[in-house]
Amino acid sequence: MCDSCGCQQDPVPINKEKVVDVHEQLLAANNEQASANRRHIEKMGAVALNLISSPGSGKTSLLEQTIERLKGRLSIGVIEGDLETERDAERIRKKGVPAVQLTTGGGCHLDAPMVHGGLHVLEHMAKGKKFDLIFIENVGNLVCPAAFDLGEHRRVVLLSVPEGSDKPEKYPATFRSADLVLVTKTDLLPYFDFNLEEATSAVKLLKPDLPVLPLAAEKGEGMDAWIDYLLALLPR
Ligand SMILES: Nc1nc2c(ncn2[C@@H]2O[C@H](COP(=O)(O)OP(=O)(O)O)[C@@H](O)[C@H]2O)c(=O)[nH]1
Ligand SMILES: [Mg+2]
Repeated sequence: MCDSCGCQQDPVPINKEKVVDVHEQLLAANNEQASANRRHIEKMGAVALNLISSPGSGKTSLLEQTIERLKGRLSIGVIEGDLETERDAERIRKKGVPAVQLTTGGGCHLDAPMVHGGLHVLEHMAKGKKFDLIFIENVGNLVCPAAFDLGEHRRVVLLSVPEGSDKPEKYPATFRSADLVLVTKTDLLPYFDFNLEEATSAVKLLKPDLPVLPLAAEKGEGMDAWIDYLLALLPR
């Protein structure tokens, strides 16, 4: 009998030490490629941000509005991650910014080797022109992306008002790994039982100096603080 759940199936023999070992090797290889990506991004002249959130919390909308505000001032490139389709990359290209779509074919996160390929395509699209900011929109998921360094300089986790203010407590590893938390869709606060104070204190309990910025990208609220955060990352 299986001693995990009590079912009648014969347990599959698993060498737990071996599983842990393979997992560690995978993460170590990923981290090595991530460091190479960071150097690559710096050679491209850029600072990179990895955007992580549940599906639909407003990552692509935030990028569209960010591009609107920064176009003509900064050179931006975007790497999009999704299970399927070019949809998000097409939304970004409509704003006049080069965008590479990485499709994982079912994979729940981007990893550093995929982003490495994406950087080369982005460079090719820009025909040697330097970038100031590269955004990497991760696959929508609050679990798996946290474990994978992509070579970003800053990790931004988005939490939208309709998802509920309990999410930092439920997904602590992801929030703990962030450099910035954006509470998005704050225009919906009057319609949802979302407690901004509770969400902020849950984040601070995980990581006391983690900044939390509330914003509503489509309405423009809070966008000035986000843009200031981005500008402060650039070399003077
Ligand atoms: N009310 C409101 N809706 C938003 C806002 N930002 C995005 N949305 C909507 O949320 C949905 C998902 O947005 P999207 O950017 O595609 O999310 P992603 O899956 O995280 O990239 C879309 O219908 C957007 O119009 C916002 O600030 N306020
Ligand atoms: Mg998106």
